[in-house]
Amino acid sequence: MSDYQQQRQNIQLTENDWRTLLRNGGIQALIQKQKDIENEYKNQPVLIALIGEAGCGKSTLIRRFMGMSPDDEGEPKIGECVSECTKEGREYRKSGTSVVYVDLPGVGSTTSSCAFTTPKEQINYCKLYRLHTVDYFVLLSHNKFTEQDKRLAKYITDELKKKFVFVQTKIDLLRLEGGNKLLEKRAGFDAVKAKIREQLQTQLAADNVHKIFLVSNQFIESESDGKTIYEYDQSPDYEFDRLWEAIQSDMISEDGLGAEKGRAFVLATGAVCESAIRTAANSLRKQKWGWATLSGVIGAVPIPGVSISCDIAIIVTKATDYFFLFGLNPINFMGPGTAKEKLTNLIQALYASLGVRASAILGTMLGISAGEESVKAVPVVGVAIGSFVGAGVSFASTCVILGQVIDFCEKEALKLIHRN
Ligand SMILES: Nc1nc2c(ncn2[C@@H]2O[C@H](COP(=O)(O)OP(=O)(O)O)[C@@H](O)[C@H]2O)c(=O)[nH]1
Ligand SMILES: [Mg+2]
Repeated sequence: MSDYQQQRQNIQLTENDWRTLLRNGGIQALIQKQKDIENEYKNQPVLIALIGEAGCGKSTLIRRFMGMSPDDEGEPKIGECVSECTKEGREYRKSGTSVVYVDLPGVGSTTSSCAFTTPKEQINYCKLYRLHTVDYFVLLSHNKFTEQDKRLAKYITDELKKKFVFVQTKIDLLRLEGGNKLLEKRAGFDAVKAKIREQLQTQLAADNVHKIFLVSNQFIESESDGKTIYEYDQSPDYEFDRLWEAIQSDMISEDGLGAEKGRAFVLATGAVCESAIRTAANSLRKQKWGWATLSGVIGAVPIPGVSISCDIAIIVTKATDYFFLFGLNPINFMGPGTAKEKLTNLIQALYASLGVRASAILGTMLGISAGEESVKAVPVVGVAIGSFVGAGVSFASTCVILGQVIDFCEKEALKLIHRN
């Protein structure tokens, strides 16, 4: 059996397997196994290729997929003219995850290596950009849809047997064009979208109807406390949320990526939009033998000593993972004031919503996250841990606390989204 098959088998442990593991190896064996399983999920690479001509908005969409705000520094840069046919395309990994977005030139672009008309050219393009390693495709257009695009769509479905979504970008600009503007005035924006969708639908294949998304990644400027803030236009007129929901549901569907990759994707992509937050939180809660459900296994095995003394590091590590998974930074919950005041604010806020133990644990997270504020906060956190938690936490409490942290993170991440 290959290593990979062996790993897959590990993932399929039953409740009885867990009990046996616990009887033979104790709590440490169980914790280790759970960590191995999580790492296995985390290491599943998920490759998503975005294909479209230069300037159609690939980098902008990748940034949004990665949960970056419009004015975040860092790659990918917007408006950067990447030379058209670089060999591998540009890859952007969402940090701390196995999800990679690949930026590929549109087929039929000027360079000959992007030709896609004859079967030979198609095979060439496919080889050059290693399309068979890609798990999922996003085709983008900001102009007219071409015959080449249509061929590519067919190739992805028929030859590569992969799924794709089609994204018409810059819909905010399209609605301002002469005919569309008049139509919107007369019959509303929905009528304009219906017209654009219908045209695209005819050009693509009829059975891909549900896969067309009309998106705007334009950002809007606002003032807050004298500072200029840039945010994406979250208007439901533009279909970013629907697009993301469709990608997620394709990923986790029966004929999608398969359970492991699909889950890796859902958990890695965090707080992109409301549906992403809810899906990630539910996936964490329902994870068959995730931390939150393992307490049941422990409870059912009457071994003395098993329920006590679970390493606090597990909670700290997992809670930190969850915070970042939902795009939250513990330091942002601290409010104004001196380091000590900030910490007190945070602990009080968490105390109110999570209870004593969880608040102390989240305090500990500040100690392990980098940054000046957290360094200042460490000694105070130390005291907090000492008085709140004591030497250890029972395994069952660990699971309950982690469940509460998931609830907390979901709530806070949704608040952030709805602030707009
Ligand atoms: N108005 C508007 N501009 C957009 C949209 N998406 C991208 N842009 C702009 O189009 C230009 C090219 O975008 P970029 O993401 O760099 O395209 P790429 O070459 O395909 O990676 C940039 O100036 C973006 O700000 C959109 O939905 N609406
Ligand atoms: Mg780009």
